[in-house]
Amino acid sequence: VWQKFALKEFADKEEFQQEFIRHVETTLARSMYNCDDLAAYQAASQAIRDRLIVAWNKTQQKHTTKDRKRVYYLSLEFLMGRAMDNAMLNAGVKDITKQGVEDLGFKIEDLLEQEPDAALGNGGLGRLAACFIDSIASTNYPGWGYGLRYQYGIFKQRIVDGYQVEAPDYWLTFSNPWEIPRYEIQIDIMFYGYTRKYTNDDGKVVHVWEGGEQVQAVAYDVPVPGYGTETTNNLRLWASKPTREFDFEKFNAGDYESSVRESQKAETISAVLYPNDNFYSGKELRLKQQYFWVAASLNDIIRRFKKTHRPWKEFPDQVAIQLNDTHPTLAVVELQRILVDMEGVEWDEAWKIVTSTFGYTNHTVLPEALEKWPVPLFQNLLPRHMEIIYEINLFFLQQVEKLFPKDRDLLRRVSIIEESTPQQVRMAFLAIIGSHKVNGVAELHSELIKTTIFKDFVTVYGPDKFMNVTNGITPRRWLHQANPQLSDLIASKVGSYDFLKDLNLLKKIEPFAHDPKFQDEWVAIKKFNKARLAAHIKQSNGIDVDVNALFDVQVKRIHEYKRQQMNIFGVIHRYLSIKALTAAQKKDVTPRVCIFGGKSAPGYYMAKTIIKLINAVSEVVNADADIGDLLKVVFIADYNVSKAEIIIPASDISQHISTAGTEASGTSNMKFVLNGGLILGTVDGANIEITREVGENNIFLFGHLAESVEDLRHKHRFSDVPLDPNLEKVFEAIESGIFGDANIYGSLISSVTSSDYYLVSDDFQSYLDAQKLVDQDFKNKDTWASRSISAVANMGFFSSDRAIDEYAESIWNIEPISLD
Ligand code: 26M
Repeated sequence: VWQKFALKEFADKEEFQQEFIRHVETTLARSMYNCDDLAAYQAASQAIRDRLIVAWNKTQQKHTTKDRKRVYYLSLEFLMGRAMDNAMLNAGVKDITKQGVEDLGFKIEDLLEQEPDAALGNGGLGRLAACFIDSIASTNYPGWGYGLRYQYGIFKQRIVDGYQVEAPDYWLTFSNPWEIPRYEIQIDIMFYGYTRKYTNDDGKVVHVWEGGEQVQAVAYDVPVPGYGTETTNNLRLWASKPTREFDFEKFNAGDYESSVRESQKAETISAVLYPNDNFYSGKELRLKQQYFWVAASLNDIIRRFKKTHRPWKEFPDQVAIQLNDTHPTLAVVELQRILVDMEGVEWDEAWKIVTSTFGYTNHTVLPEALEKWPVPLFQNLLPRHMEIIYEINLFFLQQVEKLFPKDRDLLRRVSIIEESTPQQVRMAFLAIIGSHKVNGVAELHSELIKTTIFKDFVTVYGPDKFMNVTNGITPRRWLHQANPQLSDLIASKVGSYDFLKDLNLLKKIEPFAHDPKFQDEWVAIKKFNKARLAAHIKQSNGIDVDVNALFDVQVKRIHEYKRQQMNIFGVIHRYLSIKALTAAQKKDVTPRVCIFGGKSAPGYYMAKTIIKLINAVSEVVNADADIGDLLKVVFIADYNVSKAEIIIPASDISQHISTAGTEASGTSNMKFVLNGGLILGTVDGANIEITREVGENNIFLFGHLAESVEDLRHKHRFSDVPLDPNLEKVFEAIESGIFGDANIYGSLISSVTSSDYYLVSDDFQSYLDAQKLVDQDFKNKDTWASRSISAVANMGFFSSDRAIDEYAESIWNIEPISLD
């Protein structure tokens, strides 16, 4: 074991301390007498990083000499959170580092707190990418992530007067010890301009694209250490810089001001993450980001392939590229362009290479999230790519025409170009046509894409192109790091920490589900985590919460389809019900703390209104002496990865209550159950598979099924559906003004009373019934504990290691490479 990842480790505590002091004194140019927590965090990180770099080098050398197929995971988002604790764990230096810094007078927890989150993502899709690269490294697959190095990650959220206020997230204020700038890797990227064609000496028609604007992509590498293995993969993030020549010309011409303007313009490409989750907005800068990143990444991948001196047709034997949603779909077109225009490969051969290389993962069926770019905007920014898309579309439609002669409407429906004014490029269709496999992220979702948005493509290609890979989460961060006590307790029964690499070993704790001693230890850990969260709530919100109350949590991006509005309406119903009770009746109430957290997209009015209502209810309820500890409502500002690590282990119940058929998978549902919380949820996304694994007794399900949603919506459109009577009372309370100016909530209420697209009223009674069951069941502490233990015991399937094995086997066709 020692030999196995010796490269990442320190020989002993003293060696770590020497390195630490060296970094304080030389890298940071400080003295040990003048070393605060921030400097200590930086020095410790540098010391750990040095070990990672050694392992990184060895891994890359090995992967290059072995010369086997690699996967490249293209994602515009990597929601990494903090790196230091994970690096210590995966490098196997956690104990030494902890003791090492404590000897020198620091607390490891304080150092960890210094690190800003790398928040280069919005929500589920970005966090999935982070879990996936952790698993790719931990399971020894050769694979890189490619993304953008945003100067500003997702905005910071403050709550002012109950409203969300956004502030920029400048996470790079102090140097980032986890990145290695590669100034030697600079790639020119072109935009705008025009195309020409000519016939060359061989009589071949050659297309050229002469660009108008040029910028440079500079690589920044982030080492991705695997757990319990020396394998250290790479996450390469691109930053935009002005090109040297460009500046120089204007500078020489004396046009200093505009030369500076041009530089600033170049840098805006990677300046900021678009803060939309599950929502498309057709901004030119976004398309520029996509092309900039795709072009730089492909250039890099191709440069690496060319070093092997293989013929082009072997490209798919060496390279698999996974498209994380449609955001990198331009890569399909860019690879075809490079092969045909630059490398002289015949169109058909090139297209075979392209489609064998790419796989596409869909993450949503929401129509408002599907990317469609207006043709005029596209054509202007990427004229040659637009031509190639027309060509791809032509060949594809000819193929469809052959299979289904005279079905004009089918051709219209599957065309990459939507015939609207202006015309639009349907990126999902392009991604399907350009890939050999298309997958959804949970069973229900993968079925839904086949029967709804991509139905016609199943007709064209047959069902085998479409498959499911249910999402997963890394147990390293989401169990061991977030909940070390629980991990230790589990290890005491499993006999080792091997479950962190083989999560099915959790099964071994099932026999202890009814063991009173084990239950006590289990419950004590939950209580400890609740106390930790209670302290955080006290500090950030000034609210006292009782750790014996049921902690009910809904933390995720605020979105109407996720139905935080239904949750807060339920809280209001609870409040009104408690207020109507006599003192004697109140004794039977299960005390509850309702915890909310999540960001709204800055332009999403309805989501912002939901946040305001939660905060307004919180103010009223928490100050109501009739209520006391029976109900508390808390909105935790600025929900992010590092807060999730505190919040998730503290929940008794978490809510995953999307309208059936709308949440593709969800991944926080898995995190909560893995930490011993139970789910209150709809029959949607991965909730369904969680139910199958943990058993119906260990989850609280409610609400209409996906198959009924269409009919219900139809009813709302064409007849007067009466409002749920309990919901009506809730609306009356809001309208009475007890939560402040009722006008603020007008649109929120009318969205339910008029069309109720998300079926809040239809599901409300069923939701309240499920809540009642939760209240009753929580009183029985032993049964609750045994359900919690059983649920955790059966969560093995939801490791992202399993998900990665499935991708590797059935999409990427790659194999692990061990370093010894
Ligand atoms: C699109 C255009 C412009 C700007 C931003 C976007 C955009 C950004 C993020 C669109 C969608 C984005 O994310 C979608 C997402 O997070 N989907 C979630 O993916 C998770 C991982 O598969 C699933 O678990 C969630 O159910 C799904 O909502």
